[in-house]
Amino acid sequence: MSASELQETLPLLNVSVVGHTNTGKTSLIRTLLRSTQFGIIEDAAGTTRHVEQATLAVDNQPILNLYDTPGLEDSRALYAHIRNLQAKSKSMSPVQILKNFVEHIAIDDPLEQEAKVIRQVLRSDVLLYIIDVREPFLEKYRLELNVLTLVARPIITIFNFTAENPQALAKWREHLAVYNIHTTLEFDTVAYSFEAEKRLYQKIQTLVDTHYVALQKLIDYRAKLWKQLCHSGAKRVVELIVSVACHREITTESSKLLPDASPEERLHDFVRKVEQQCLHDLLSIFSFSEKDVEIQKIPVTNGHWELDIFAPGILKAYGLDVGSAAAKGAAAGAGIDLMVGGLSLGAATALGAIAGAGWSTFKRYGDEIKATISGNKFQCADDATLQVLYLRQKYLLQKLMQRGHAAHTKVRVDKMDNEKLPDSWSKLISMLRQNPMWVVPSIARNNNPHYQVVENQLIAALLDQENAVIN
Ligand SMILES: Nc1nc2c(ncn2[C@@H]2O[C@H](COP(=O)(O)OP(=O)(O)OP(=O)(O)O)[C@@H](O)[C@H]2O)c(=O)[nH]1
Ligand SMILES: [Mg+2]
Repeated sequence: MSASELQETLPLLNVSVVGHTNTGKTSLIRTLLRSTQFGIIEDAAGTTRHVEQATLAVDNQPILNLYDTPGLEDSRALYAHIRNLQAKSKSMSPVQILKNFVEHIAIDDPLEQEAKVIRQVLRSDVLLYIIDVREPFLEKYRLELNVLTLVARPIITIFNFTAENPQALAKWREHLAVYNIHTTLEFDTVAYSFEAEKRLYQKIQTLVDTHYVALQKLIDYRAKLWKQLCHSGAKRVVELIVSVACHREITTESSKLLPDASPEERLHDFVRKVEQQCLHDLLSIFSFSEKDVEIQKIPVTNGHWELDIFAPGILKAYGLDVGSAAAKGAAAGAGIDLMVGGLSLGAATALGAIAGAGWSTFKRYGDEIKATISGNKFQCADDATLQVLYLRQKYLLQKLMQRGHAAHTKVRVDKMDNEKLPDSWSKLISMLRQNPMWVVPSIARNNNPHYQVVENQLIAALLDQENAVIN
């Protein structure tokens, strides 16, 4: 039997999340499961009342069980009780004493909650001990650790709320070293990073060598999933940019006489609608809801960005250069460009593109040229509109990628970060505008090498991996 086959026959690894009440134990599990459905989270002591299990699997093969436990509330009474038992039965090992304690606890005993935790701890291979680093090393933690270390299980301390008190970590490490606990990890369950999640599994791996191969599988699988998730999110944003950049509203001489919405209005409505769809899709890709957007103070209400994409001042709000010619138009709320063969009408006329178009130009841009000559007009979203679309969807994407699945009311970032446009923005947009048939997804489009370049470069820019792209 090979090492990996041998490991597959091993029982599942049991990992319990323990700690003082209200430190974020349930939050940690939610974030690891990427689910807002697990357990109950509240900013109050004693929220979790029973041990609850969740399983992490690789392609339906379970790898480890995670157990959420009630918070330890009365560490002082627990410690005193165990000391008492130790004094009474000097010949018993610490583990025997703890077993004795959980076996004989009465249903309505004041330490019943603590007994549930200890019972679970005794069944575990590894303990994740969660600490709220905003708190000093109080006596309750010292007493808690005195009891937990009696079980002689490997302990990984998870520093939670780190974003709010990074200076406290060194002190906490010193205190924990006294208990021979040297394995610590910063894992803020609200400000998520996949790297921190990966390091958690790696730490378990070093502590429980027997499950090394299974845990490596889990690490690789979770990394793959995370990459796919981010890629899908970025791809969805690219689809939005493509659908708007390639979209054209046509105005014919006769349609101008109709009382319907003007092409400008139709274009605006189209852009608003597709942006809203993208927002909705991004939330579901990352298993979030509109409530999460609200909590994160992303400026969205009822599925719409609070600042309308065509509102005056939008460019400034997104840090765009309002001095540039294109931007001036959009700042005034135009957001429209007249297109001839991928150039704006003004530029095309200046270049003589209409009057002196050769056959190849005509073949490629014939529709636009014919439309222009016959008095019809194609109208497209202008560059500034596309820039705002890109920037705010990138902002949303980045926020969702960094958000843990723990309900939470405080906000870390509520202003636009310094998101920037991709280096080759103009080139990419001009390529899209010249290919209006890319407006809807198709196999031909997706296999087109030019389309693939545009898509890959935009995805890389959205994920801040521009330098990794080889053109
Ligand atoms: N700012 C911030 N808040 C957090 C973090 N983790 C958890 N919280 C909040 O802390 C509160 C408690 O979180 P829970 O996950 O319910 O804590 P618990 O340890 O399971 O609590 P009990 O079940 O009562 O022992 C909730 O309001 C969470 O939103 C974090 O990393 N940062
Ligand atoms: Mg809980």
